[in-house]
Amino acid sequence: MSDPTNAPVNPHLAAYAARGLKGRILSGVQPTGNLHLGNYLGAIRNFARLQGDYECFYCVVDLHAITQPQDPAQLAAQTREIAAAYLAAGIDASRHAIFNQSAVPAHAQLAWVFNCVARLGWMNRMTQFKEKAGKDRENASLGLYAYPALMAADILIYKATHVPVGEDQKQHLELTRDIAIKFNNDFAQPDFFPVTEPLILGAATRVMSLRDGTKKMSKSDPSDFSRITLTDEADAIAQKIRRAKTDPHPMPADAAEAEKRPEADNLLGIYAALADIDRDAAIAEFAGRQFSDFKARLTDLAVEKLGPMGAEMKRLMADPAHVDRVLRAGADKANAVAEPILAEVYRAVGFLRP
Ligand code: AQP
Repeated sequence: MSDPTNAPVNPHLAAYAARGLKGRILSGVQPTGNLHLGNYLGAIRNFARLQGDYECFYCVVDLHAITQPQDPAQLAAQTREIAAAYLAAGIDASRHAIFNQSAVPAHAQLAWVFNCVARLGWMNRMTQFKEKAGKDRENASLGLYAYPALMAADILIYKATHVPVGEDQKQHLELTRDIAIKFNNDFAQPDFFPVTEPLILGAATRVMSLRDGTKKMSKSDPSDFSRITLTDEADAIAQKIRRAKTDPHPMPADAAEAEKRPEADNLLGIYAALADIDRDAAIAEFAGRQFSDFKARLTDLAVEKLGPMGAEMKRLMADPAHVDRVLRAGADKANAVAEPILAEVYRAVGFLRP
């Protein structure tokens, strides 16, 4: 039998375990407008669910947002909108930090160090850059290319042990782990930065467009009918679900059939996530039935689950001074943790602080 006292201990996790916690979380959402059901089911809902077990830093990643052109007045309003969504989802700002990324300068300062740690070969493999830059690659911003190094800095400036994200961010998180390991090897000790774990939770880790079951639901899709936004009223939700693309067959009989029918599979995944049941249970509930019956049930459920949250977001957005106070207090908390870690990094790299 192995002696538990000799078992390897991740020193980062051990420190949290002593406080009755599972670790420290960092995650964020870009204030790029049209916050949608995918952002909610893939990220924000999980942020709220994890707050009992982790010390949490939830940011609105405005530095990331400007990797693509943004209207300045809208950027500020959209930053408050994401903060309102965090609060409306139930994140307790008195226990955890809700803040905007640009209010904590250490994110950008560490990102520069990581730009010099990450290798071009690693960055060239990032599929999100290829998707977002599209055919006009020469015209993409340098910031869009360096986005994953900034994301690594967002996480590691808090030495976060876990990051709840949707499936689409898995590759960036692997890069974060590579940067942490290389920095530890090159400049510090093996455990200086943790090797952060992703938390990919729920039945809808990748919500697809309502117009095309092979494309991710996204804020930047030109069609408003491709997504349900968190501030949609009940009749807009109903209309979007009614018009959601399907196929001419009855609902899939089993999981194998659902997998071959992307639109049906996506709607069933959304239903399962909103109902908090697993995908197989959702498939069994509607197997062989007409899409119209299923869509009516999905509409009721979506309105029931999203309606109160949308109303609370609107109430909070009507009080920007309150949202700003939450962001300011969150930035103070975040700066207090980030600045000493940046100082350690600067010392390790050899930057003089005369
Ligand atoms: N369709 C999705 N399904 C599940 N999770 C999703 N996320 C985004 N889309 C889906 C998760 O939401 C979090 C915040 O995402 P973000 O706003 O920082 O960036 P993004 O992934 O680029 O979001 P969008 O909506 O796709 O925006 P655009 O159109 O601007 O690219 C992340 O945890 C992400 O996984």
